[in-house]
Amino acid sequence: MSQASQRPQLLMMGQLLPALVERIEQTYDVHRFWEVQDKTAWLKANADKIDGIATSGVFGAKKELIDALPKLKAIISFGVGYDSIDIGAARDRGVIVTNTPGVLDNCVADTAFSILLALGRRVCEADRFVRAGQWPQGRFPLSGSIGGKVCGIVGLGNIGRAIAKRAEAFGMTIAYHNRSRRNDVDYTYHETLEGLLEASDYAVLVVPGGGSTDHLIGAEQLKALGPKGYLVNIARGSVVDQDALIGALKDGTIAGAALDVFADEPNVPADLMGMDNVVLTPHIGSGTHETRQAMADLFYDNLEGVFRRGEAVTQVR
Ligand code: 8YV
Repeated sequence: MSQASQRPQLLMMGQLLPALVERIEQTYDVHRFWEVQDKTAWLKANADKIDGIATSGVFGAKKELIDALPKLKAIISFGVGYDSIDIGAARDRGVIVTNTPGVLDNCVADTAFSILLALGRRVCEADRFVRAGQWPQGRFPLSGSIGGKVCGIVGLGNIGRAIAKRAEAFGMTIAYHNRSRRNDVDYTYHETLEGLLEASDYAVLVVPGGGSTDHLIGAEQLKALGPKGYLVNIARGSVVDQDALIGALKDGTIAGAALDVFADEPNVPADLMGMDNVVLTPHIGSGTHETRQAMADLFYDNLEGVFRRGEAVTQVR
């Protein structure tokens, strides 16, 4: 076997961090699938060579692709969420899937809390007010305080707990809904999602995406949150029925929303862009230099774990 053919062959689904790709390319062959024009023809010629898929929560890996790669050993993904990867198809084929949990909790929690604050204290609106030269004509309207309000967390996992810590520091009361009560926290537990939403001033969505949480928040749930309630979504766009949300924002069913994720990223409905009671960010949850580097390191560790050491570091089970 030649030296070149011993290098594992990776199919890369989209552009990952350039420094990470450079590091990978030292000992792996990378095939840039997003640059391939005729994917069917390419797969016909190359599918039987591919050992691994290198992807992210954004790029994913569909069943048809997984099934088309007979030698596929692993899908190495950048990001904690793996709802865009067909885990069932991978499992059926005995393909290992890895993600990058743990290293991004604090930065995602920072994002959640910063858009919560921006929404509650009308920071983006106030910024637009100053830039539009409106200040000399009159004062900016008051907002509500953050302290003393109820922060309802939908999905109290590691990221949820990091958000709760920040909310506590701002004097909020913490409540949560999970499938079952956690015995390591003393926050108020609500057995039902609607019960939590009714009790919340700010409902923060932190559940994973995928089939089991698809449109978890629809018209009924928004009604439960109520006209003084704010929705914060840093989870996945799929968790919220976006049309129902737009309706609820328009008719005052809820007070406002801070959204880092959307149903069809990077497309954001014009309806949302035109509203003052929403804060919109372009899926920046984990997007800091430090966290993205930590995610890249864990990605690389998983890659080496699977192909060189025989065991992944953070395998999706
Ligand atoms: C990333 C994320 O934007 O980790 C996740 O699940 O949503 C984010 O950290 C993305 O997955 C990686 O590009």
